[in-house]
Amino acid sequence: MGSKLIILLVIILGVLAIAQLVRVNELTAKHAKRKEEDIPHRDNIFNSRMMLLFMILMYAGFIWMMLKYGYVDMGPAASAHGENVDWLLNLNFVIIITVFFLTNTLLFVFAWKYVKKPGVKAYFYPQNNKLEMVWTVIPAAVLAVIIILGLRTWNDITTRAGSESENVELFSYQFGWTARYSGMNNELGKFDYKLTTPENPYALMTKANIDSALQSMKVGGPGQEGVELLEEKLNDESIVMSREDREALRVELGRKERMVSLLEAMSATYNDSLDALANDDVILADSLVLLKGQNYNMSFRSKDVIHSAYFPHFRAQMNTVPGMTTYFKFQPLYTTDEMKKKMNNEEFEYILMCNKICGGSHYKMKMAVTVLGPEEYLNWQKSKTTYDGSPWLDYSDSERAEKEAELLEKYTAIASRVDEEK
Ligand SMILES: [Cu+2]
Repeated sequence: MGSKLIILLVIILGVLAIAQLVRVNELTAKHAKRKEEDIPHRDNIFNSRMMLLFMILMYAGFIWMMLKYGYVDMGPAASAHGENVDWLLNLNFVIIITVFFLTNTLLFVFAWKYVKKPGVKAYFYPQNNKLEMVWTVIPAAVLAVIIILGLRTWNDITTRAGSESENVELFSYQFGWTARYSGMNNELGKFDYKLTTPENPYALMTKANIDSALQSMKVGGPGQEGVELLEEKLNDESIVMSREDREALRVELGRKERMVSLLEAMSATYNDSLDALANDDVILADSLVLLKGQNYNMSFRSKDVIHSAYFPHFRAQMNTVPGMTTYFKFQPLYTTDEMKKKMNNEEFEYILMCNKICGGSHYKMKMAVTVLGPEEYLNWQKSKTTYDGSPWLDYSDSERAEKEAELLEKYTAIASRVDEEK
């Protein structure tokens, strides 16, 4: 802190000193009866050399910074699209850095080379259509190429994958993530924000959840006054209340009555068969576990504010927005163990982070991501239970061995297909 203050003071004093020197120079010029716009030749030469020196120092600083800070080792792109994203990013860097050196060299070298010489009049050169055309058309064409290539990749990432893909949802809230797998039917259960209660934080739509949300709106629940109690309070003459408090209570009552009628409408059109969609979902609050090579249809949802799901090693990111569902497609290429070897780091773990500053504990909003091979993934699946408490792989004892062998075969094919494509 102290040293920063001193540096700041030195800069300010330096600027003041230069301003004074300029003033002294102006006064001497006045004294010598020289006009201010008559710059001596040696001053011009000095300035032109400084242009060249500035260019060299700027390039040296740029190269030094690039070498020191420009490379963040995140290992090879660990997803199929990640390789495309890396390629696009590198293409952009090549173009930008080339143009940076080219234009700055022209700027500073010309300033040095064409310094004003005594007795030489500047050549008047107001217009060249061909030149204008060149520096308009070339950048436009290059930009078009960058945008078209980028859009192609982006569209490919964000369109829905086929039915052989696994549907997984990431639910974000202040401050954490929850993963929801679609279970045996590969279809995620429906949800509705109106069903959010302490017992149903993900707002999943089941008959029981609709009933309990209705109950808590009507009768009240933990930390929640129901419509009945609010009406009672408003009608009770013996309660002394200020006019503002009474008005606030009325607004609250109106809001809850609307919720009750919306929930009743939901309940009336609700079809019991929809319960099955949610009941076989598997909810994981502590980590996201993926199968190597599997194609995933990830959907994203937010409970409160905008978050962003950022998977640096997969080069994937998607905003999560309250009130809408966002998507991307995604295929992990290496298991966590394979990545440990590639990164030469035994501690390596994939990670999911929030990449939008979303509140005080934003920095804590992380989730471990593990990519497993076929056998480990199947074993992990066997240990998990669904939303209604039954096993994820819900097979009868007689068919269990056969079905699990089928799954293992399928997973092995999925994982080895990726190795073949590499
Ligand atoms: Cu966040």
